[in-house]
Amino acid sequence: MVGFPSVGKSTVLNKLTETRSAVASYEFTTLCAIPGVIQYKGAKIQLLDLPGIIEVALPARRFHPLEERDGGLIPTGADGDPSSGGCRLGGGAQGASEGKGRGRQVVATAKTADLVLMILDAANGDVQKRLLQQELDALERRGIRMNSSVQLTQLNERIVFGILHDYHIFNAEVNFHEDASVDDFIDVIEGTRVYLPCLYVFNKIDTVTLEEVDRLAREPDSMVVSCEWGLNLDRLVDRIWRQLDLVRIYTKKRAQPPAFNEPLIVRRHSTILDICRGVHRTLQDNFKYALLWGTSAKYSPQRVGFSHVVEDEDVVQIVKKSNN
Ligand SMILES: Nc1nc2c(ncn2[C@@H]2O[C@H](COP(=O)(O)OP(=O)(O)OP(=O)(O)O)[C@@H](O)[C@H]2O)c(=O)[nH]1
Ligand SMILES: [Mg+2]
Repeated sequence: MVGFPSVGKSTVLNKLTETRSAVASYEFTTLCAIPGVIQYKGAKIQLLDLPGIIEVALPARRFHPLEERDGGLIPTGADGDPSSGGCRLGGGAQGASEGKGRGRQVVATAKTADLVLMILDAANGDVQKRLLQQELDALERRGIRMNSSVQLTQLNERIVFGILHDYHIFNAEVNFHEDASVDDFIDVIEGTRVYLPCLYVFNKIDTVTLEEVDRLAREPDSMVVSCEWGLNLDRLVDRIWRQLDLVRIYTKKRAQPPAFNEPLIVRRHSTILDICRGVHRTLQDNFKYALLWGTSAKYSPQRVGFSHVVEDEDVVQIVKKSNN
């Protein structure tokens, strides 16, 4: 989860997982990544509450932790002590570079995720969405360096920078070892770009009108929820699961019921070979065939080999070669 301060990230974590995270009605409460585990139909999904991204896109909103705002004093730790509050990476009042450094840590962590939840405040959702996007871009903008070991006849710095800009790449080291064309260069970019699946979660829909909720709910890749009223949280988890594109496979030993409480979680379109690797590293060598029950089977049980593609909730029994 990434998002601006006070949009409700810690609350979402607390609602969806067993973990307790510091929740407070003031900003800067979460200063390190707090993990929680969502239990979903036997699968465990790790949810990370990342610190609010703050500095770059909202320079006007930077304030000292004890500065007066909205007529009230903003406390910094649970006890109002700026130095308290667990594993904070920076102080409450951060310099721009410090904040930026933390922002980069947030982005770096987010990039390792299988799905990024952009948590937004419904009352301010459109603005936050745009700012967050800008912010993430800005954090990435560490510059482009270009080198070439050969004479380039079809590309120059201006063209390369222009193309990278079109692809929203602001942080790159580009090395040419051949006289590449524009098409060659684009092929390389398209091949190396990794798209992070992302879901926009508009929280606090209890604070906006029904018409507004309806509008936000129709935005692409978006969900509307209210932690306060417990609205749509189940559907959020369903949606997270769907977007992760994982399937549950129940393994079974001979003459025993399937291990329904302990599914193997694999990516959609995984094969029996992937299942073998997931169960035990030696299984692949001793594999004879697999017996398969479930929607991917033509009849149950079906005898299948390594290349068979499994589907959600298939039951698999691996039959090993006899030891002779
Ligand atoms: N009205 C309303 N308030 C909410 C909702 N969800 C969270 N809040 C409140 O919003 C405030 C901030 O919530 P947090 O969960 O601490 O927000 P955060 O995004 O973790 O904030 P930082 O850790 O500072 O980045 C708290 O007072 C919550 O009770 C909601 O659905 N509706
Ligand atoms: Mg928090």
